[in-house]
Amino acid sequence: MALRRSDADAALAGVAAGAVTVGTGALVAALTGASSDPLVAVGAAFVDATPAWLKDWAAGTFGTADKAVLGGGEVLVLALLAALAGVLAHRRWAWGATLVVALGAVAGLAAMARPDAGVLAPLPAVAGAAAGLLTLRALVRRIPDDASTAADVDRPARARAGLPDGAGPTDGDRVRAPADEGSASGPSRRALLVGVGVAGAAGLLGVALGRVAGASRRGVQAVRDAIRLPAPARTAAPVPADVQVEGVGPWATPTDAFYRIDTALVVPQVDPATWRLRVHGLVEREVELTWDELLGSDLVEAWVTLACVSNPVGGDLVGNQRWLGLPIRDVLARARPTAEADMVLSRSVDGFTASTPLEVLTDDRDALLAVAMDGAPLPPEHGFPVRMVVPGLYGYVSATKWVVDLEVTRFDAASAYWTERGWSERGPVKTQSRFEVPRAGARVAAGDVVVAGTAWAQHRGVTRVQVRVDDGAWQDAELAGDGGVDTWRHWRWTWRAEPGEHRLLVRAFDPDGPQTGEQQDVVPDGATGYDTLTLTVD
Ligand SMILES: Nc1nc2c(c(=O)[nH]1)N[C@H]1C(S)=C(S)[C@@H](COP(=O)(O)O)O[C@H]1N2
Ligand SMILES: [Mo]
Repeated sequence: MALRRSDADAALAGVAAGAVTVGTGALVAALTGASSDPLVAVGAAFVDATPAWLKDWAAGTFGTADKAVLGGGEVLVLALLAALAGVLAHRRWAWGATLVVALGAVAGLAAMARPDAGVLAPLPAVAGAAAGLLTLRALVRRIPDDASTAADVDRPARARAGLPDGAGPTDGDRVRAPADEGSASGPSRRALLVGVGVAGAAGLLGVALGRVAGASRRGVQAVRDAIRLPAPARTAAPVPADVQVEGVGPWATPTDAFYRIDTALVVPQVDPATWRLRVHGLVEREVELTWDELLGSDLVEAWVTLACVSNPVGGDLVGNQRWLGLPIRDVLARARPTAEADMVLSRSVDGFTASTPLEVLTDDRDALLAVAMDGAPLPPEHGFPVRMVVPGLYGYVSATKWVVDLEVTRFDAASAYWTERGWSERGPVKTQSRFEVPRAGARVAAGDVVVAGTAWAQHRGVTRVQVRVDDGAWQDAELAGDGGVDTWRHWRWTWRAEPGEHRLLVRAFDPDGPQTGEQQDVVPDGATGYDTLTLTVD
């Protein structure tokens, strides 16, 4: 199908109608819930379809910016499809209309498939598609007639030149009739461009208004600000004064610098007043816990280092904080798991699930239903109002944010979100260590050089750290103060550096011995290998 001049106009009309579709969808979604917003629902369906290798690649390439990249890519694909719908609609209305309806249907179905979908979930997509169709219809009608711009004008010209229809000069060098000029820049084209501008602006405004209205309608910020946390029944063990090595990232990760990893394209807004935790499955007694009951329980405070399974060797998807919460074993004790149970499948309000071994949740470690980090209620993006934190396990099998449901079950009877996408069903944290000082690739002067970093072996404890230069022997580093077996540990080593290019390796020990130097990718259960530091000594 040969391109025509008016195709560009039609494509513009399509994109403008697409903006109206998206804007209408976002406005309606302010009422029906953020996850029913067509852009959000389709993006979320895409995220759920992400296999381990793609998640690994996205996390490795974009880090915590992966959501922004996904959003940008989605808008680009949608703009192309909208342009195509415009071109089709201009040639034959039914084709363009069919594409718009099909896209609306995809978005509507994606919204209905969200775990938190209500009966009105497809409404934003339906309303968006309807508004988009009306806009497209109105704009396509304003496209200057092809009789004055393309093929139809060519016909007499071709006839004069003795050429059959469709042969000879391409559209690019065809003869242009005087009328061509007139209508391409004349009043009807101007009308089209005004229509495109108005529709596009209305669409963008709809998106902005919809998002703002939705956020303020459902926003939990005010509720969160008003929360007064109870004093812990047991406070965290005091942190030794010497946990921090100068130049190494803060031992206590500030909340606003704490890494964020989750599948949620919009942060779930969960009101504590309506929050419930349901404990059921292989239990003698089902338990339901409210926010007030939770805050009224004996809460404990603990420092726990949380790590992501997608953290590459030397990476920074790991953070350490002081959490406040109810030991999960207390809640499980009220429900009394039956003898055959070996796993707890925790579920978030947005459908994410994690499989945690029952024994880890019932032994004496500080596995918490956490309500606070660093002395303040959880920020919405870190799971407000309640999340799990389990020392010794990667987040994907333990740290469910916005948690609302604990199903006591068996590993052979149920599987969790990432297990279904190629990751291991169990995820104990692997002992790891990394360099932070000096910066990679730095040039340093010969003589005494301080080399330092962080090591972790949650719930086993870092017992030793060693550094090796080139092919030399492993040398003991000095360990900074110990914040407990569930937290990471800073280390430092003074190196008598000699001029030249050098490659340093670091390894941490837990009570079972040294971490492995064998290189393994993050899939399926966490990366292994030594972090390396390459330096030039002058
Ligand atoms: N509801 C929900 N909880 C979740 C996730 C998620 O995608 N959804 N991701 C998990 C993963 S993979 C990690 S590493 C931790 C990260 O917690 P953070 O974002 O507070 O650092 O949350 C866990 N809890
Ligand atoms: Mo993770």
